[in-house]
Amino acid sequence: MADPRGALPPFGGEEAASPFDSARVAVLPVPYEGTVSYGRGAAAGPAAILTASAQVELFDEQTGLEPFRAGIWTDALLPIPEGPSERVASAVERRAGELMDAGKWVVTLGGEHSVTPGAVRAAARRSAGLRIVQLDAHADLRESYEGDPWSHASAMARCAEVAPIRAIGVRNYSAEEAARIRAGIPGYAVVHAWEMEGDGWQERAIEGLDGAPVYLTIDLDYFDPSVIPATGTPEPGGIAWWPTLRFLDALFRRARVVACDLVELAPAPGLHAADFAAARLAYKLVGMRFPEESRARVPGR
Ligand SMILES: [Mn+2]
Repeated sequence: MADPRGALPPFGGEEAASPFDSARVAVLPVPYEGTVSYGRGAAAGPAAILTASAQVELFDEQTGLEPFRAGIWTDALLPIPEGPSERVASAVERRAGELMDAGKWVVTLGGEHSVTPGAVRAAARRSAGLRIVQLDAHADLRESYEGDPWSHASAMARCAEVAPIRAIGVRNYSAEEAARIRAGIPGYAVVHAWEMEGDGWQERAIEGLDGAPVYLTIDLDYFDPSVIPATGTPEPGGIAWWPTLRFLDALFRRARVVACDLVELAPAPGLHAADFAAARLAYKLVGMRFPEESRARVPGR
């Protein structure tokens, strides 16, 4: 059989890869950009993350875990259907759903943020009472953008139709979105970036999520551009690496994260720190989700 990813490595590199049957984690790469509004390049995001992931140390020095031991299997690049972007959401929903039904913890790699509503719909169909946690610089709550209700700028408006959203790190939205937030979207809550100086925001951001099934969507422009400089729509004043990991660690301990995605990496020459940070983050998420299964086997211990 031909290699379904061409020359791209599986997530974590060949050394880390598991056969489908024994993998708890399925990585679903979705190389889609159709509606990106500013910088282009999100279609190359999954390839850059997979390539960088082969450079990630398989032992996580912070936690002492080896997340690949949970079993990570990487799907072929999702074929992107022609035509309106709603079809992409449907294709993601179908494939993510198949993987979920096979018992996998699905990590979707975008691609632009418009890949998220499909994965959220697949998760919501299988987890009653689903909540969404969104790390993002933008609210993405426009009813539609340039005539397209499935645009990346409307991604969370589509998600809000499926499950309540907790948006974290937001620092840029339009007057229309501000009005929608003010008017009240059922279950919607936002923690703005300017409310997130120092530690303490993590507790506020997690409040009420204990025990809840959560879909985690990470738009990489949530981070400060010093951490992730390569996104289509960079925004100053983002959040740093370690405070975010403290939040995610608490989220995974207290809620039940049923699936996640990392979106909007727009790889750029010379900025491979961004690709690596995204890969490192995805690998850490596997350890947070499967701490028991990720326990390291260190020689001599
Ligand atoms: Mn976004």
